[in-house]
Amino acid sequence: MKKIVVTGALGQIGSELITKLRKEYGADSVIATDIRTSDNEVVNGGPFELLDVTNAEEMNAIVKKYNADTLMHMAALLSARAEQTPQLAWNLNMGGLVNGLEVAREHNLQFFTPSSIGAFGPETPKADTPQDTLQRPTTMYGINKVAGELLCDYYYSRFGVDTRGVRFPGLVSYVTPPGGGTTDYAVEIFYEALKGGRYTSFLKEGTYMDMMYMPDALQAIVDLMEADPAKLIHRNAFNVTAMSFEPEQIAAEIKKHLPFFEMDYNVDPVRQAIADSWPNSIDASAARAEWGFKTSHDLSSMTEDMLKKLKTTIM
Ligand code: AKB
Repeated sequence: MKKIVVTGALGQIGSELITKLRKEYGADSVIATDIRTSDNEVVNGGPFELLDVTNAEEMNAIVKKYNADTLMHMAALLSARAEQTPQLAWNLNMGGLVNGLEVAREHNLQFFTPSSIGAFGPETPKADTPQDTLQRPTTMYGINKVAGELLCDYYYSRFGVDTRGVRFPGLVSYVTPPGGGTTDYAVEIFYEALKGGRYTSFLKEGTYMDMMYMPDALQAIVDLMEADPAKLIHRNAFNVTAMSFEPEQIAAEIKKHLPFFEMDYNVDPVRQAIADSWPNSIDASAARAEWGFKTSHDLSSMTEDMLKKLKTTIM
């Protein structure tokens, strides 16, 4: 029986990943952990433990207690939040990752952690950004992500830890709202469109970024973790994406369903600078070739589904 410990289980990805993994492998196979608790399915629907990922002993004890074979390390500060508190971001993002990798080494765990399009920088080719290219990010989050990718590769080549990762684009979901990211506008816009018919974008028109609908992101994690290791040329971390759009395009798509919807702009210079330093669109061909990465949602089907699902939860 698989035993998967997930950190950051109450976060944007974690909370839906737990549901997906429990469906896939059984509720008792998935141990949700987070620094806080909550009265929801993640905590009540299977094993849950409080865990501060900067505490190596706590992490080790949980892995031992459940005799885990896999660690999915999701706890991290996102890009905009990391810019507000760079020292905290370094300590949490890197400290948590090193602890996770050490626990994985000691207990011979399979290990997953997400990287991000934030691992690229202003000198990276902007269009169709290749899998292997120049990475000189200018944000604390990006520095954490590049260092993390390298560290995961190091634990694989030096210690044989089965580390795997993807570079996620912005993730859009109707379950748990994101917090502190640069791509968050693409989620907020749906809530505001349904609540008041208006949205003020903190990114300016023409700001293209990659995005993906959460069900596709979760499937990508499962598929990569189950992929035949003999076929993996890369490990940390694969470019994955489903679409690339600018704020006007998602607004226009929403308008097709809610004709009264209006969007204006009040640009946040910090998040705009972060977005400007990231690619406009990335190339996911290595993920497709090495482990069969695929998506089933584009901007149009994602928008339709988001509006339908959110209507039932927030209205
Ligand atoms: C963020 O905006 O910080 C994240 C990411 C792209 O990694 N959503």
